[in-house]
Amino acid sequence: MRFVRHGFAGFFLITLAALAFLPQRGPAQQQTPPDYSQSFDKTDAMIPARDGVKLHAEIYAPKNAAEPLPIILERTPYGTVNDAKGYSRKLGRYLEMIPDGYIFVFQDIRGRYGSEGKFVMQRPARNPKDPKAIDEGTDTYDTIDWLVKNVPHNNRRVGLLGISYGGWLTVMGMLEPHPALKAASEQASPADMFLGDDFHHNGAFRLSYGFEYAAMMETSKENYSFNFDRFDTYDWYLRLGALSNVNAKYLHDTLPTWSDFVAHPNYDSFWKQQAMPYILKRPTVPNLNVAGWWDQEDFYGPMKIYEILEKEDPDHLNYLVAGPWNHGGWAGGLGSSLGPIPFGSNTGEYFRRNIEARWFSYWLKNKGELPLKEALLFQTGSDKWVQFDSWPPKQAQPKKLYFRENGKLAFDASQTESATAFDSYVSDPLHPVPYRHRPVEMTYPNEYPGGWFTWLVQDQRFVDRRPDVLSWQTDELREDVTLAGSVTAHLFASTTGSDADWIVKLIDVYPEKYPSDWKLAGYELMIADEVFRGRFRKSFEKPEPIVPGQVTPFIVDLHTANHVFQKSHRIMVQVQSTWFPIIDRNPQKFVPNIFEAKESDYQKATERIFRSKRFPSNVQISVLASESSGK
Ligand code: PG9
Repeated sequence: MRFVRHGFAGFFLITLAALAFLPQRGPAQQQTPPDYSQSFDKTDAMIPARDGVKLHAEIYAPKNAAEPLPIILERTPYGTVNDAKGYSRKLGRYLEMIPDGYIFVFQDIRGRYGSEGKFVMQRPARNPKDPKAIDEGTDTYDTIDWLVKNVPHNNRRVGLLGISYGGWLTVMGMLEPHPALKAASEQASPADMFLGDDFHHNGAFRLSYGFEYAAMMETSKENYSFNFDRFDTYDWYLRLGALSNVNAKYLHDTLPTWSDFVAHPNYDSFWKQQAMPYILKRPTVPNLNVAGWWDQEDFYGPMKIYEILEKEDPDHLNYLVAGPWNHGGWAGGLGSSLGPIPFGSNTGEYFRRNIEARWFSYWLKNKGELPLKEALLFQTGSDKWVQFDSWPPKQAQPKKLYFRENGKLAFDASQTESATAFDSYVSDPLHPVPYRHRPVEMTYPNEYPGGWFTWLVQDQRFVDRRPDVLSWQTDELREDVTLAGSVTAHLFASTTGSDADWIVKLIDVYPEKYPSDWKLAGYELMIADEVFRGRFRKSFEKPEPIVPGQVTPFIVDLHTANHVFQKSHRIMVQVQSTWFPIIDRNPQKFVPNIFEAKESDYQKATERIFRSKRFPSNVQISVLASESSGK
């Protein structure tokens, strides 16, 4: 196995995804970054954890502060990413908060970059009864304890935040919080790696992400990228063949995370011990959950964490913001568009200045008012921010969009009793449907931007005439349809195989005549999407074969959305059985462990999606009456 090392800065760009927006950045953004050495004094520290392991941190204190300042702590596995003067470029993520006055601390987590100890991918929460046990929560506690005692001129109030892995570290820091931890913001944290975040969705393995991320994190203390022998990784993964070839040909059991994927193909205690529903109880610290509607890595996570914490929040500490962003897209750039989709305002900048900065100054400096009441969600389609008292909103009504004959989608169900009321395709593992345009370059290319950051907004016309992708669409809408809340597909399907994947996409189809922006004419924009691995339809713990040829119900949770399908747009649903290589190919023959499937196990299968009175496949959406604003 050969690896190439990432450039520090290169990885910062892609990790925060923020700067994946380079094309939309205006002249102001392209100025040379500020010289932080003029405004901050930097100190390096090795902070002792309770087991003696020392954790590297960089402390940036504003020069000439007039009063004791709060500390903003960000913990990371990706390095502090320093400029030529040795100052962390991470400061550039806090441009809207710096004028308020904070001491910023960036810390390498255990086993990464400058910190001692062993890195464990999402190290499970410790048993609190074992006084010697450590986890990321105790490391956070020990760090905060040291910081408030040792950093001069601090006001003994700490704010903790981070994106994705950093978001997960933030949640871990809230489990047994240090008394000085006064505010947090979990941003795009994974919540469940088997059900909805980076490594699996509904049990379907996220092949390209899982493979490349494990190689990146576990080959050395610093980020590495796997050295593919070709640009189009669609082709590389297809030539790889059966998943058992990963260890046999490349990894040879050297990456613990890959070995864990192989050893835990079902939802067992390995996955549950790190899943938020099993470890999170109630909020203990004010926490702002942040999600991006088109987050290609962890959208499920922050929405789930908000939902879990919301169950018992008597002191009102749990809040939610969701915007029109990709993974971490709120952390940099203007946020005025994603790919070709414009949003009518600078949503990222708005978030940082008017929500995030005000959130922390309220809790850490007693200044101003809270910037939101409960949930502040950008409404896509109409391009406006909407305040909700609860999410999903209670007043939204479920409405079903039924799959009908001749590719129609309609709010009324079919009345036909005909057994032949189905649409069908052949799913061939040798010709899987690409999840985005080929070439599919590696997930985190050394030079960006890569297609990974915007694939969820890619025009789905690139697949809708494929013979193995089915589409149903409504007539042109005569009035706006406001979706606010859950989206759930109810499929009645059969397969000639004994296992199958079902990928369902809810799509906003723009009008063919779209003079305000011709490049969007007829555009097929995904609003919600998900994969479901059929073997798990009864239980994620105990997969079962599908009975070949038998019409079987499958429920696919497409999560929530806040979107207006505008008058004269159409609503479309697409169904397919491969999404490669983000999702590994289902052999379509039931085998106990797909990671150990043989080449010969991969088979073509004929899939049928039924649309009769008895088997009314549909996608259920939550609709708000047009006069209801969600307040
Ligand atoms: N999505 C990344 C990740 C988080 C947690 C575990 C594994 C991967 C990230 O961007 O940090």
